[in-house]
Amino acid sequence: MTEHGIGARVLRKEDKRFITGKGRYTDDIRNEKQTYAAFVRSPHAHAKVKGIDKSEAEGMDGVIAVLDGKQLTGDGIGNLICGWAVSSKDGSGMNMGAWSALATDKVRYVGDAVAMVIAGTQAEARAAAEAVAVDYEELPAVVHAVDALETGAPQVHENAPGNLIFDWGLGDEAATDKALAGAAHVTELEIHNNRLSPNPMEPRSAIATYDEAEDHYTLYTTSQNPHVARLVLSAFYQVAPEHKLRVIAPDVGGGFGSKIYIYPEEVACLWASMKTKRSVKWTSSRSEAFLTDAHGRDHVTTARIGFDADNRIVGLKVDTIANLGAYMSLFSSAVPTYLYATLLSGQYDIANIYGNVRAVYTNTVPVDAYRGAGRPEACFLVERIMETAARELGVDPAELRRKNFIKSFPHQTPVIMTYDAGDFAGNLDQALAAADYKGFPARRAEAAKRGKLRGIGLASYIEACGIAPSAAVGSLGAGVGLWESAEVRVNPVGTIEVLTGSHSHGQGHETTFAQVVAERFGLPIDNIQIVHGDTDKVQFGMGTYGSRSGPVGLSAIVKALDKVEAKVKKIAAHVLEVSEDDLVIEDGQVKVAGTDRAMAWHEVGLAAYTAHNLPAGMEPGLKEGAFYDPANFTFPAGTYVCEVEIDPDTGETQIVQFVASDDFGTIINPMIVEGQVHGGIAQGIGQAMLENVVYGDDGQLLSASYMDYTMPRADNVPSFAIHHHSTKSPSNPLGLKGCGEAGAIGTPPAVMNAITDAIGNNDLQMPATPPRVWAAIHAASAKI
Ligand code: MCN
Repeated sequence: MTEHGIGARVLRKEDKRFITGKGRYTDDIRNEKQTYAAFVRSPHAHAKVKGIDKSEAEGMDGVIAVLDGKQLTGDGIGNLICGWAVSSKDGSGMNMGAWSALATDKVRYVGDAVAMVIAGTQAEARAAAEAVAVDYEELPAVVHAVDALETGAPQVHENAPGNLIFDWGLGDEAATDKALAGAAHVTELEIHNNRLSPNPMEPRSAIATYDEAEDHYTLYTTSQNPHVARLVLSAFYQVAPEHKLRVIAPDVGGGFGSKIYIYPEEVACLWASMKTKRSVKWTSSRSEAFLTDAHGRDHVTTARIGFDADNRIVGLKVDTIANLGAYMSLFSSAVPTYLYATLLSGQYDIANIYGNVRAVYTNTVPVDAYRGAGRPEACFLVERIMETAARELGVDPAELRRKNFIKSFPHQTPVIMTYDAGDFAGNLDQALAAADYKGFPARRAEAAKRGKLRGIGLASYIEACGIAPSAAVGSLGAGVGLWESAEVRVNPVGTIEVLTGSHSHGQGHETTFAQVVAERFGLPIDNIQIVHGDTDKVQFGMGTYGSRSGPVGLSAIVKALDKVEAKVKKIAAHVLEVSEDDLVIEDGQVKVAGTDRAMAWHEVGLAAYTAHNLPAGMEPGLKEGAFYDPANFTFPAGTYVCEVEIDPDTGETQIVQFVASDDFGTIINPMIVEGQVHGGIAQGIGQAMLENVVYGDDGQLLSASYMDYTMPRADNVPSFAIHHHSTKSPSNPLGLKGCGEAGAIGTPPAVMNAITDAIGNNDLQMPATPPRVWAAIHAASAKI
């Protein structure tokens, strides 16, 4: 390992600008003659739009234009779409309702945009938006997943009868039923996976500029995947042809999945910039963020797991209703299906699994990816039902897990995935030892003396990340391939620019990606620049989500580095008049092994560009590109142990110990990885104990501010003990597995298993707030 190479705790290069207030976020950018957009949003969850009176707004100070949905569709702007096809069991396709960036005839959730005002200042735009008079005819609303399927429920989209988008199944239902019928013991559980708001620090923002002379658009936006945004905006929404649209995602202050897809505001601002021939800027207020950012989770699930007389799992049957909100967004269909049911095997050897998922429309904001996207829901279900089963069977939850672990690899699950590497028992042992699992009964007894209820809970999680491979996701209905691209440019002076299709919005890529290059050639990390987030600079990229930047994005860089290395050796061999096989690259030099002869790295760079003395036929320059499409996902896994103490008089829960043992394969930067895990655990604790999006029955969002939506704060979160027990992934050249979502996946079940253990009542749903915990302790119903 070099000082700044793989495995080093290098401080984040990008933090200098972030912590000195020099980050350049979308809202920091102001174009000449900047105009501002404000959206007119529906106050109703469900209503017909009978008319829009723009006259007062049009006469107000600073107003340049008031635009509505009929104008937008009249200009040929297409509907927002879902890019991932999921078929129902009967072979029928998705019942997809139309979604225009500005609603025309009907609004379907509180916050649905019906018109937009463009004005000289943000204040003028917002004031005029208030003055747009929309004539609504209110309709009854439906907000809960189960209610949406009731006979006679309000109909959200005419072409989705009974609000059903699809009724999809994975696995062998008959075999699973048979296995459960013959089981010695069957555990049943109902799970509510609470709806979450993503809450990135930077709210969404977009600046669209139309250059009339060039007939060209530029969009600055808070995106995790600017190239995909450009593709979708041009191919589906017909806003502009791809070569006439530049999308730049500059510094982005967190996304957590919510900035993957294309929002109505981006489409509308681009169109409005063309209509007004001005640069149009929109930045979401925090209230708009609560109302309109895609939410996460929102499943209601019943499950049955069967065991034989030796406590080995014989089958798992799952029935989930997934609330996708009012419209289907880009990835929404994939989240509760391919990213969920394919992980229902957990870490266990289960011969028979069947998962059924019904996705429904409701009058709520669309639900899409949120940190983990489908995998936290699967892990929560599997790990809660395993813990419940252990209690019913009267066996140690750790030992029930160990007995059923998959022990050899590769392992083909009955739900598509082939796990390629892992040592589940190794992670369990490491976590149990670090948590002093054996000493827990004594700690519980001591707590009881103080009048406290103490509980311990485990979660052995697995997830599929590094999404790709393209052939697999293509067969699962994805509208795009999920490879990644990279370009490595060695300059004549030997410094290096790496262009990547991954997008960093908090994950530290400018540091970790540079570490890999520094290690490869023994160069100072400051000589390496990572360039990302601009469709005019980087040829193409699929962006960042699904913890793919490490396994897929870095692998593309490694592939390009291989090509650079090969050319460097050819040049040095020619200049030094030796065989390429005799050369090694280290410490910033290309050395003839076993001698003191060498070329400095920058000398090779210069030779490549001066081109006076290159091997015959070699092109000048030193720049190589690569696309990388892995053969498999990667499968990070581990065990989390949570220990809680609860005050039975108030229901207040303190996490007194949290231990993680993760398998992320090769680790590039342990400090960054720990930061990723810390953040994920904090979000997992938020889901388990605090966060909940609540809609009233009329579809009004009741948790629409930080007064009502509780984010985890310092006093909710303990010091975490993070440990690593790694097996290398065979699916990428560095052997790494993604780490960006694991914390949010393993934590909720560990916390809920600990709380239910402490209170001796399993009938508790997330978030385990003090009133709910108190009610559960006192045997009242704790259901939502
Ligand atoms: N890394 C490493 N060693 C490994 C794996 C990863 O050093 N074995 C490094 C990577 O090089 C990268 C970081 O850890 O710098 C995260 O890598 P990876 O797990 O590949 O995840 P991505 O970079 O693809 O980031 C996506 C992931 C997801 S899906 C969500 S959601 C999430 C997360 O990252 N959103 C975040 N972490 C976030 N962190 C911040 N601050 N903000 C968000 O919005």
